[in-house]
Amino acid sequence: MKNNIEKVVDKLLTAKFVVVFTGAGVSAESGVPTFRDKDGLWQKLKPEELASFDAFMRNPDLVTEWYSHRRKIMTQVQPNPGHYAIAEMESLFEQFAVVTQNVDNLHRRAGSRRVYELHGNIERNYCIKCKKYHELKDIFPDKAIRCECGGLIRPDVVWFGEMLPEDQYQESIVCATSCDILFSVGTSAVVYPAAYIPIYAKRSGAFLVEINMNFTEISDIADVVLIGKSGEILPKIVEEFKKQKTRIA
Ligand code: BV8
Ligand code: ZN
Repeated sequence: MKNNIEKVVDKLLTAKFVVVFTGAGVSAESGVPTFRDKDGLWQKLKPEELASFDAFMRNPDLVTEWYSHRRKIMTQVQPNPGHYAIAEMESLFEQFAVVTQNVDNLHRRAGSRRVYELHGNIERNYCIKCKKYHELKDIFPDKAIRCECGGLIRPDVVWFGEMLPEDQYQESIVCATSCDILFSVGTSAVVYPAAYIPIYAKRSGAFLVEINMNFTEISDIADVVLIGKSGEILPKIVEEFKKQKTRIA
């Protein structure tokens, strides 16, 4: 009787197009707080209070300070073995893509190249008036800052009630509906429309693998659910795949 990892590797051995869909859980082992876990970001403050345009206009200093705090965390953390395993997967298949909800840029820092960022990137910031991008690399203001045109500067992330970047979302749907296998890794799959990605993949006939510490909203449609840390499970899958690949070569 094959165990779940062997089942996944069997599917990978014949896969041409592999997609990995990620959420905050894939960065948890890097020390980046998730949103809805017990010590998550949303436990202290509600999303509407922080991650929305209204919240920003109501209290630009508080929201600016919160994103500065999160950007500062990003300067102190590194990608973890889960990010590196995903980056290595890119060279093992004919077609491969990462579709992430994360705004932490850790996939790119780990070496992933084909990455679609559905919710933006916290390292980019722009003026709400003239849309000019501003490098805030080494500054972490605890108060709202303004562009030379006088407009407020905001993070380039998708807030609640805001549309996802059209090109990233459309490309991600094409990937989800044409891949052979989709991994849903470290996401509670409760935020839409991003959470449609694994659903579209499954509906289009992809083999759906979930890697999470707990069961989620999409566990019952997954073909295989691997409960555990993504930073431990993903490297195991890559190692087993490479071993089987050499065996059949
Ligand atoms: C839209 C970016 C409409 C910013 C985020 C009322 C008003 C307005 C909209 C809505 C509404 N009600 C519902 C909606 C829709 C809303 C939505 O889905 N709400 C949910 C909460 C019900 N969606 C939106 O608003 C979207 N826009 O609908 O626009 C529209 C339509 C037309 C025209 C105009 C407008 C925009 C949603 C994007 C919001 N932005 N973040 C920022 O980051 O600050 S959301 C936030 O949640 C993050 O992006 C995050 O990526 C995302 C999903 O969370 P997860 O990544 O899954 O993280 P979470 O903590 O939840 O889970 C972590 C998981 O990891 C857990 O399962 C845990 O078990 C697991 N884990 C932990 N450790 C590990 C692990 N797994 C493996 N290994 C480990 N080590
Ligand atoms: Zn401006």
